[in-house]
Amino acid sequence: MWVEGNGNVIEGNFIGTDVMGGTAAPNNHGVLVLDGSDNRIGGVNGGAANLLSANEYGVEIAGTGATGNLVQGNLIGTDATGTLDLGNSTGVWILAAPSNVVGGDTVQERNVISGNSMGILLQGATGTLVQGNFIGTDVTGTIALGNSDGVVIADAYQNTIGGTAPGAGNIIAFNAGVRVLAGTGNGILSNSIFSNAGLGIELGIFDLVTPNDVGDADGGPNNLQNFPVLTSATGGSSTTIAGVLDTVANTLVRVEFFTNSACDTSGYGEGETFLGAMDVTTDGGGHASFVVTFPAAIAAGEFVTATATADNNTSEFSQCVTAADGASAVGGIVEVHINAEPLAADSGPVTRGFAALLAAASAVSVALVAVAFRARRRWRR
Ligand SMILES: [Ca+2]
Ligand SMILES: [Ca+2]
Ligand SMILES: [Ca+2]
Repeated sequence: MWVEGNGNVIEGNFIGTDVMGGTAAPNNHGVLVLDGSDNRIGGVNGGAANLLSANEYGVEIAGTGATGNLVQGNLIGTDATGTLDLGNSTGVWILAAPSNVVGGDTVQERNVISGNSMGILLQGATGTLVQGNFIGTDVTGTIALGNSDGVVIADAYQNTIGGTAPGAGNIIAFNAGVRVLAGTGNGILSNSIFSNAGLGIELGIFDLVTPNDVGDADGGPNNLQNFPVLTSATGGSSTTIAGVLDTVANTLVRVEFFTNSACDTSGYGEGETFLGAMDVTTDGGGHASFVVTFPAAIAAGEFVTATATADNNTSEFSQCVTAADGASAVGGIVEVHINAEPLAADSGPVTRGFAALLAAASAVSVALVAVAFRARRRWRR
């Protein structure tokens, strides 16, 4: 279906399959919007969904005049039940087009984009919103129906995968993750990213974890934004996470936190369950430290990860830290360990002990270790 006009509605079709929606009958393009604006492919009302499967391109939106188009509520790459693989080569391709929307923050707006070789390709696209979709799962959001590639951003700018509004996050699972090959300002926010073959978020072309650099002056995909370094996560009835971020000086950064049942084999990421976010501002040296508590409980042994987003440039995922059991630290006794040795109880005020040890040591690590639980004990000043 070829659309060059504006304001058209394409809904309720099977494009690329037989009439039952279970067997391939492919086209080159399912739907091609070429320089047309404000067209709607699918929709939120019953019967509006299209099945766009088994084509070379499920949906392509191309050209600088192609703006304000909506792709919502469709099955793209599955059979009509949304459970079996009937993939396109590319599910959704936004090519050199500004300000289009794939999905939305309501359930009705969600597309299932699964079973394709390439789930979503943003190439030269700007201002695209990709929100609330299931990318790589079946229609339930729980069973693997991966694309080879989940989301690929190639020389594209100021696009947002997910967002900060409730419901804006996508599930991106069982693919090769989100890959930013080139381009900046691509936010990847509050998604559920797990069980992908590559890094959950990869900046660069399969160069795996891109190490943080001092000052974060490096350029590249999403400016190779430095990721946070988490130093601890403590579970129990709530979750407290501590860490540091070193990036460009005097910059406002959104740090997002995630819990995971498994850590990626790289040791970094992914981000299975979005826990929450906080804003930090770096100092004149580009440094920020943070401690944040979220009401959600996390079990000991779960993995916590984080991303940093500055000017809509989202980093790769941080290294995983394993959540410690917080039960014994609640109202209990905490020993101060310096260089892995407990500070002697009779060494006087903690500050004096610190001062002596800091003066004597060239490399110092400090840890707080919960050693006992006494519910009625209170710290005295
Ligand atoms: Ca990388
Ligand atoms: Ca960097
Ligand atoms: Ca940088």
